[in-house]
Amino acid sequence: MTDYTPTPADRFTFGLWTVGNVGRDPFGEPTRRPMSAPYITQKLAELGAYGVNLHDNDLVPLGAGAPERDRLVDDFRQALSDHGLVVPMATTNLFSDPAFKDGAFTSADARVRAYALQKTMLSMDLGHELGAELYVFWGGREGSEVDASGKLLDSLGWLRDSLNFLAEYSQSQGYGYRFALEPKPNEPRGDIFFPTAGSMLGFIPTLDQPELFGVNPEFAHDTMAGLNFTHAVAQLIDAGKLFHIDLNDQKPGRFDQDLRFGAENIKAAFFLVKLLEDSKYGGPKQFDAHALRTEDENGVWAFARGCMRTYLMFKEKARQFDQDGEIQAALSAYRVTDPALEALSRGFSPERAAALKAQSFDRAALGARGPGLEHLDQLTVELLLGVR
Ligand code: GLT
Ligand code: MN
Ligand code: MN
Repeated sequence: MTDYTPTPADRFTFGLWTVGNVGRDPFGEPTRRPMSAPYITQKLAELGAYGVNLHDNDLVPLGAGAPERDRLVDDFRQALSDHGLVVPMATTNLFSDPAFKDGAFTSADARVRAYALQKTMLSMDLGHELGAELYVFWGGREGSEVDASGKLLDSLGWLRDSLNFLAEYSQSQGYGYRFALEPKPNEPRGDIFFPTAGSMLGFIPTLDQPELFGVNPEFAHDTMAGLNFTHAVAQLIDAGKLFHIDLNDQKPGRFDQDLRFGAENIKAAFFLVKLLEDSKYGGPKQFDAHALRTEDENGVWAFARGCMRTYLMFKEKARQFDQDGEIQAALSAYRVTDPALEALSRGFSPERAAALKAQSFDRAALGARGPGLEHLDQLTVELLLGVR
């Protein structure tokens, strides 16, 4: 690989809502015209993407009748097959309709919760029709501004009941979905329930079929809160729960910017790509981002091309990192091995415990050692800036 041109083997995906974003924000009207799903499919295929994901209403508008729905689905399927793209993931829009203004599965109104289940089942039917195997739940409206509602503990139970119901629905229909829960700390709610990957990891074992549920973390969501996204992803990999990933970029402490991948935090994006590649993560890599509101359609495709190209450049840098003799020497110098002590420390036995308690350590030497992290980090920066 020398020119960083993506191919479907890279498994890059975009949501219809990402490149289709028309540039509306809370202060301004759209700056771009909507594009049809077949057109987006054609353009993403030309750029080398692998797939395209959707919410139900990205394709079928709310309130569309059966004939309109079927025509839209047929046209989209035709475009997918004409251009060789797949739909690996589907999800439900449970946030735009005012019916969901105080939550969907966690609404205090039982009618809203039932409607959310109905809408999600219909959306799961649609996703299955399009070949999706993964189903995402992003609880954009599942949260609050006012905790006087007294519904916090009830909300957790309502969400649990809904996810259990929907997992069984998928099985009863033979859909075979795996599910990925997407955390976000805030926006559009003042506080969203389950703000971090860790809170999702804590919740999943309380579900009836935890093996069907994993996490869909998003770079921007952790970064908004000042957290280290790469650390969250490592924890998900360790737990076997990285089912999907949303790549984008973000300045900390702001609204959800959904910037082009690698646009802002170059070092963090590099270590994320390195982690994904080193761990052999094989799932789709979705760019859940959008072009700046300033851009026209050309800017949208420049944005999409840029996301994929930057990922591939970081992948190449990760390869160079592994082959750079000086970097590898700094890495080896950083780790101190001691086979005898490691054998004593791994796996409890009364003898090992006694031997460790009897061991004497040179604390002053341990504290005095310089691990060489400044040198290692500078080498990384030089690699990323292209001077190595
Ligand atoms: C919305 C949100 C994303 C979610 C999408 C899935 S929709 O764009 O900002 O983070 O992944 O519902
Ligand atoms: Mn997302
Ligand atoms: Mn986002």
